[in-house]
Amino acid sequence: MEVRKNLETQDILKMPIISEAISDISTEVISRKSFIPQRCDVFESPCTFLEETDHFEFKIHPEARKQLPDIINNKVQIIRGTDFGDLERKNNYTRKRNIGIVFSGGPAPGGHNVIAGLFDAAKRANPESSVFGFLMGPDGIIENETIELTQDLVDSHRNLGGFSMIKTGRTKIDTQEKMALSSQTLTSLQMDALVVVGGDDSNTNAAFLAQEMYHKKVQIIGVPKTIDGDIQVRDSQANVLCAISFGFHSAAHAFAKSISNLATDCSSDVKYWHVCKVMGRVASHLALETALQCHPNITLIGEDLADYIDHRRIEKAEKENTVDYTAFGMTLRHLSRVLCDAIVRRAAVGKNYGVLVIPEGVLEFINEIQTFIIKLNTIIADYNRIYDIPFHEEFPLLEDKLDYLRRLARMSREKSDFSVWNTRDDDLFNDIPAFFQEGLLTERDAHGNFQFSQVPTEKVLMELVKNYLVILRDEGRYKIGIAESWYKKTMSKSGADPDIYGPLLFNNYGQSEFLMIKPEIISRKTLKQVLENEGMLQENKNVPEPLKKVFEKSVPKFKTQTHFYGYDGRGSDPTWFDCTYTYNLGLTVFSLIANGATGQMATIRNLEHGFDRWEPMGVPIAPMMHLEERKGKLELVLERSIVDVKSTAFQVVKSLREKWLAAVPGKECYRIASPNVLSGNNIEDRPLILKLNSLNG
Ligand code: FBP
Repeated sequence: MEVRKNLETQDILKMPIISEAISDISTEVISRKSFIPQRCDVFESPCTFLEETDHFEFKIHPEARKQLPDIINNKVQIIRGTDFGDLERKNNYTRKRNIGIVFSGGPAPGGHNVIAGLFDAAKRANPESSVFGFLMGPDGIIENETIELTQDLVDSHRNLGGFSMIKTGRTKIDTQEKMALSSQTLTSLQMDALVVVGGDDSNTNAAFLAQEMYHKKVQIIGVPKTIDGDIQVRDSQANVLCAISFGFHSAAHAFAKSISNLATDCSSDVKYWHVCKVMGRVASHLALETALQCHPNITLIGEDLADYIDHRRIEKAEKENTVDYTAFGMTLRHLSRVLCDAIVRRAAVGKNYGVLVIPEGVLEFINEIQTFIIKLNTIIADYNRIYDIPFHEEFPLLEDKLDYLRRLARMSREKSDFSVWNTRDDDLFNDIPAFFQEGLLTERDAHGNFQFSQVPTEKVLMELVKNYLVILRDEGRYKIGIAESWYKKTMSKSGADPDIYGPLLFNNYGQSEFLMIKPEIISRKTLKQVLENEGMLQENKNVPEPLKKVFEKSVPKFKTQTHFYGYDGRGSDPTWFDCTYTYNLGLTVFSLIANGATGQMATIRNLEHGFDRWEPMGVPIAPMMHLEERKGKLELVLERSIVDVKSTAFQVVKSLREKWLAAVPGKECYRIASPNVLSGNNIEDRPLILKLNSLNG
């Protein structure tokens, strides 16, 4: 007989098969780290130069010209490969440099490869050059917190997600004092250049830093990062200079993967609606891409809702010779009705389950909520301008904040020139649930953005949906369709004639594969009444069991599971697209620095096409800026791009809406998203929205 030894835990841990299996480094990570992203052709040359072009034009905002005079006339610079040529060029290109890099804002898959590309290019040009990482985001610049990046450190993060190598933060360099401290850090460290990897706000910061450091000869280069995908740069002729920010593809892919698992789940146990909120602070690009990758039953696109026109209201108003302003843009209530309609239609064909995708920023596109956001932004900003203690410190509790709003509403009655918060606003605001009031009053981020990730958007919407479904159920309009075959089998099994009861129970008996119980039958009591009225049941008798069974099966329970897809996708490992894109962005950054550029954003043109057409370039940041409301006042910022409802990608999703809703008997259209492999040889090797949008030019 085999004698089993009693092993100590420490001995078990030393066994190679065990230590390998539970090592901190999985086989996936090992293979990822060894992946070598392809380099764009220009980077195969020993040296690069910048070809300035006037081909692209920008409509420059006068305020940008005023505030950013030294970088406003920057041009688009295309990176070209070359030999070293003369000695001067060689010396300049390969001189020893100190380059700093900082991550700013939310993490996005691929950031480590920007560092890797920059590091490799800098060391290739001159092994004596140093690359420093500023720690914890812009705070690292303000407070002079850096580490010098080593080969080992860089190698251990290649092709891996997150920003963990140097961390990130959301601080904005928005005061004279912070700007002076940043300038001091950069000069004291003798930095030749600083690379700001960030979203619209961080690239805005980069432009202001570039202006500040222009005469101090520290170059500043931005890199377009954000999973939200809202940095999409076009010139005034709509030529695409940067089709998408990095991180978008990986995050969307991760969301799609998880959501397609939910589709498999709900179509198996057929009892839940999975409500999936996906990140994207304002723009719905992530929701759109996710929809294309996994075909949920319903995907809301915020930008589409803002464009909504209620033609029935307009017609009615026209007949009455008036104008109905509420006919433009969708209200929260109307949206909940649209969702209910889709849920009811699926239930009618026996599908009381499904997958719903809601973009995080959807409320920004809902009329009345947008108004609240703007009003509250103004109120909080005004308060902070006047008083010493900031609004959120002075009024930490919701009740205190509501009290303050009430005081403002009273003031509006007394002072005719005070209109930002009146009694009607206060009444409407008091009508919404406390958790949502709290969300709307939540602190704005350092850049003045409303923090949608902190607001349970899906809860707000689903509460309205649930309430309305109860009404529809009580009116007999929300019912689960009964498969005719099941009905006949159930009745026949107990000896009842299905054809006798069919016309009494259903309003479409013999006409459809799925039978709808008559609207007047909404309970066992009403079922009994109908049978009695039709002379099929005596008053003192019970409803026959099979009829009860059929009725029970038609009663819908609306059960939801809510999910938030954001931080998980943001922390996912980069796809082949993002690995390759970001590595080449890092190489681009070095080329821009080595050729003296500043105030430029590194981009790669033609991302919507195959890799062999990718074209690295530097795009001027200042000319792309415009004025936007932030913290209640207008500020110069980089313009964000939202979903264009005329785009091919949106139109394709729109045209497939009915198909994906699948409110017909039979199969679902769910699509299982492909795995995240580094071969770059699958149909989703780049964002599907890019593929589609490139078809029209
Ligand atoms: P960035 O624009 O900084 O890349 O961040 C985008 C984002 O991921 C949004 O989608 C989300 O609303 C937000 O960050 C969440 O922010 P936080 O990390 O502060 O919770």
